[in-house]
Amino acid sequence: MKKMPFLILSLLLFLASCNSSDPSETTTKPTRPNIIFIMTDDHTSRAMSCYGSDLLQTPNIDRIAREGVLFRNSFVTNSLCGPSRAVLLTGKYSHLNGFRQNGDVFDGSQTTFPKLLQQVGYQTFVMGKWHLGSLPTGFDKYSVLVDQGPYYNPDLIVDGDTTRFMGYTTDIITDQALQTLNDRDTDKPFCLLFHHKAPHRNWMPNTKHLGFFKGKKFPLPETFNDDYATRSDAARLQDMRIENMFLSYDLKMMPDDYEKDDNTGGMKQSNPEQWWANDLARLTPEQRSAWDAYYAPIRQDFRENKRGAKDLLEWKYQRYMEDYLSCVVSVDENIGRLLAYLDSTGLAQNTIVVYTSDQGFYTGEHGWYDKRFMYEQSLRMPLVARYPAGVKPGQTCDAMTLNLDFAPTFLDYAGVPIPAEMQGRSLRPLLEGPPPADWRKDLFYQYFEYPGAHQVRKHYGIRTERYKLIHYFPELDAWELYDLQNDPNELKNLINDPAQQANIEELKTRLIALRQQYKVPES
Ligand code: SGN
Ligand code: CA
Repeated sequence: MKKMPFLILSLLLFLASCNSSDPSETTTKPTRPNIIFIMTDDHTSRAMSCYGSDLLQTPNIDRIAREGVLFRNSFVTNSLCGPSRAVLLTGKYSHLNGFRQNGDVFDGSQTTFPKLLQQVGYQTFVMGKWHLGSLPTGFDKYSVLVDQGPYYNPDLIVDGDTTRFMGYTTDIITDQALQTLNDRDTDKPFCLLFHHKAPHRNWMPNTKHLGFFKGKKFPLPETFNDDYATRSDAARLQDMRIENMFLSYDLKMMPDDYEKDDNTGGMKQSNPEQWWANDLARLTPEQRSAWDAYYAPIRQDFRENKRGAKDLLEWKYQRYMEDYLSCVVSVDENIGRLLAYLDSTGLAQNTIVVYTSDQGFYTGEHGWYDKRFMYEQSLRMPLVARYPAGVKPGQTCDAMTLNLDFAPTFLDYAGVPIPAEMQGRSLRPLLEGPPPADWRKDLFYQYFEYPGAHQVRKHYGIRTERYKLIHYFPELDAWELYDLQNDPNELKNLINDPAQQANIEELKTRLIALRQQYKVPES
């Protein structure tokens, strides 16, 4: 082919770029994807059917997985709400973003991925749970719950003004999200953080889902009766046993149904009856009568059939599961509303949709509810994602991913350079192909909230593909080692096994290297 003189070529290219009526221009111009990041609170993958749940069906969340990628090894760096959210925003570990435990106040002046997206023309929104102490920064619009927020008739802070909304919180957060998408500037791409409160404690279902699981008996996890025999003291000293749930606040009985001493659980200083009275006082008369009608026979049965310790514990587990899972049903239904909206508006194709939870959760494993520990159920985050325009459907990914990776991923897709201070890595290569050869093979974890709710001692550790080494420190100075291949339930602490000593030394060396890499201070 004859070479075209450079000047003529440049002129032609320039003219082509000026001609906005040329239809080929709109098709060749790279379109930046919209981003919807859905995060629920305390949703374990055991309660998602795409992960093979033995508890319930979640067809809408499954749809995201089916139409995209299901991640099988997604982990959180600090298994607690506020810290997880701060890592999401900053792409940095808790010790660097400054939010180590609930009750800390997030420094909203630091760099976050929504701010960077905003700078390149994205509209940014956050709807639902925020829980970071300070008000959101870097958003064109926010509508967030005050602190944890209630299940019914929530107060939302909408761009600085607090207003009460009547109805079920999961529905209301979705209404807010859909309304915001409707009102957006359609000339710009958007990033929506869609953050549900559910299924966080104290698991109050929508009145329309009361009885959804009626008659169902939920299987007990294999480790339900863990006696913590080989563990350090941390597992014995926690306060998150199902046995110690409050009959009132957690399990929905009323003071007439039990002896007062049976409602104290482990949290002796708290006043569960008052908390429960406050929750009930929020309900409208209609909500309250639907509520009372459903729970009356359950309460009556509880009063009339006195149970021994073992039966009572199993009764508590069944009650807990019924309410927790009913909250998940509402989440799934509302994810369905969002997906239907994307379909009907033609947004589905060019919108990345991610579903995760701020951390995992115990649904009876080791006898527990709640999270915090570095054991699998709370270390894991469910993670499914789809992007029809750029990611093939029906994939699974076994590479180790961290919540540090979300910020870099979204920046990558938006074409924004990833700041060097961010400590995660874009998930884009994993979404689009096999993991790069140098993808991470281990992770560093650190939990800080002690003393605090549920009394889990501070700890940090390393998880490789096969092993997990945990150091409870400084309260206990005790180590645990688990072989996840031979002992996936983490029942056998091998820290004193002579055959493991060389392995332990290697893991400790690697742990030191990870601490250096992530700039973890000495104490
Ligand atoms: C509350 C809950 C705890 C829960 C923390 C943190 N108690 O304190 O059970 O561990 O939140 O949860 S409650 O009496 O308020 O229900 S987190 O998800 O926000 O980190
Ligand atoms: Ca949480």
